[in-house]
Amino acid sequence: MGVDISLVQGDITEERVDAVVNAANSSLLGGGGVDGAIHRRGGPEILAECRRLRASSYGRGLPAGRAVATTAGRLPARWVIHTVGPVYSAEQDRSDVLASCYRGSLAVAEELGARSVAFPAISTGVYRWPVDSAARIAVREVRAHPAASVREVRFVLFTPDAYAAFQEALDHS
Ligand code: AR6
Repeated sequence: MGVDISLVQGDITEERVDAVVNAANSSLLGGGGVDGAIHRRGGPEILAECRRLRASSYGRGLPAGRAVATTAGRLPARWVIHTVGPVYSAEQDRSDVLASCYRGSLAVAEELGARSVAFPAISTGVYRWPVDSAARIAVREVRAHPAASVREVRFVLFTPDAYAAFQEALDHS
């Protein structure tokens, strides 16, 4: 049995799940897009823990494709799993790195004992990954995940276009 996958159009900071995944950058110190929203709504505890992680383990930053967890602060979730998506490149295929964001985040969620996980469409904003392609990679990786602790994955899409792309990927791939 795989995980139960659902789609939501909306703001990921409102999701009541065990773990919310953040499309962060290597600095782990916040940014725009979904990263900005998570830190704004979750409050300073998240940034404080990110700073500690930087100091203790990721002095050079968290590499693209990796994932690490912090508290969720004031969000209605228990943890935030920060992952760093690849910047899209038309010249170089970085699909493995994007796939690794989903796999790595799910591995961290399993270690935490999370049952439900919400993902944004990683890399499809500032990092410019075409959303149809990103959706296929995301759905493929979550479907390949053998359900253990994680039973439910929600893709939370901010725009109607992203929602449609994920719907298409779920229905036809
Ligand atoms: N809830 C759900 N999805 C959202 C939200 C939200 N509140 N806000 C935006 N999105 P992006 P990236 C969607 O740019 O491309 C940051 O500055 C958005 O519409 O947040 O991985 C980081 O610090 C898009 O579909 O992340 C990095 O520097 C998706 O989330 C950089 O951006 C991802 O867009 C990471 O770029």
